[in-house]
Amino acid sequence: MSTREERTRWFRRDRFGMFIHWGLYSIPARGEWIRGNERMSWEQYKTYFDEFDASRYNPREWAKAAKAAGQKYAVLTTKHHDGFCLFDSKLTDFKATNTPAGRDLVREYVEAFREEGIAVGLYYSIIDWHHDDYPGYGDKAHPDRDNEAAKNKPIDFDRYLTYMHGQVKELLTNYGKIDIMWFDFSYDDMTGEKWKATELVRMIRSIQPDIIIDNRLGGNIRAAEPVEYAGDFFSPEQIIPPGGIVDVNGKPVPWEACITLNDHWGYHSTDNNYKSAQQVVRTLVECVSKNGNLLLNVAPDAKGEINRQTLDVLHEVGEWLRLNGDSIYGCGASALPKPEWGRYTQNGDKLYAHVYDRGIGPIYFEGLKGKIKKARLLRDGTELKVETPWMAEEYSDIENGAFITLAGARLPDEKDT
Ligand code: FUL
Repeated sequence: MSTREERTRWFRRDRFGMFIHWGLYSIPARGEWIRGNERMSWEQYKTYFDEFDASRYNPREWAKAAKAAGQKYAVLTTKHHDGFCLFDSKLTDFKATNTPAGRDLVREYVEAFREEGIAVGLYYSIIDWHHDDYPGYGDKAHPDRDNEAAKNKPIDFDRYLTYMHGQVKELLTNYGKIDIMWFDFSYDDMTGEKWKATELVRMIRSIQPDIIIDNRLGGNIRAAEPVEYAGDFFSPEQIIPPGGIVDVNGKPVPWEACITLNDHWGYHSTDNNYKSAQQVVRTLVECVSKNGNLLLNVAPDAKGEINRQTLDVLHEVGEWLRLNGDSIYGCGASALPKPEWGRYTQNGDKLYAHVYDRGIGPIYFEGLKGKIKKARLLRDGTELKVETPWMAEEYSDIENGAFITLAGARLPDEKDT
């Protein structure tokens, strides 16, 4: 069996992916937790099931947008906490093929993204508000169990586990090679063996030996010898871990920050708080500068379209990556201390300086005196002058450094104007 190091090689190289949250919750358009948060009854929620038609779902467009954005892999919500399946599961009726859409939306997604050469990931929620034998999650318990009688109804959790494992098996058997299995999520004391996670992970690896799995089934991925289900990568949500992620021995652990483009995962019609392309680029740089990946979320609307604002940001990020992608793909953290003016990323002996604050003069590179063979502006190859600090003897704190003059050079994320 492959090691985590081997399995994650492509993932640590590719760095940037598209997360897609799409489901029945895209119709009310108030975020993917709507059924739990608003304690929506089944009768109410079922109206979305009855009308979900995915009439503008064209995953080729999604895949093209991801490719143009420079994203190398994608992860789609095949089933979120509401239990609704975008795939044609034999184990439930609560699935896209039984809505007016009448299509296996996961199959089309997998095919379209493969065709664009983008690695394919599947998000699958182990929480399920639709299944009768799912116990409920904390005070956001099963929305169907708000009344006393329903609350006390006995459940057969093993039956739920058989269902959940069965669906994962379907996903990994019916759609060819899958690159990432993205589980969501263990909580409180519902972790690891409660989900029969060892069994689950063994089954997954027997079907798809090279697949990589996130760390949300439980277990400590930072342990010296993590349990099997602790996963291949750590998945911080809406944060970038300040020092990256290392195991107890200080060895880097692969990680991926998942981050929303506005303030919601699922489509939200009035949330216009979109990050700018520059913010996304800097977030990506921040991740890579700490040995991590960025999984940037998009939220298609009820009909299956990704909106203009999102596409514009993706496009602009892609333009930046077209010119500056060498500083992201295949790169990781530098051993040099974080510079005052921005961030470093590094690939072998190539050091990439992401200058956010150019100040009034040359940029100072601490510790690099005599070590810079040449310096170039990444976006257009322009030669940059390297200078030894003038009056270095008088300023002992800079005697080991070097200066690079930017002169009139425009920095990667500075606009033309
Ligand atoms: C969370 C989920 O509860 C959110 O709805 C979202 O899917 C996020 C990526 O993971 O924990």
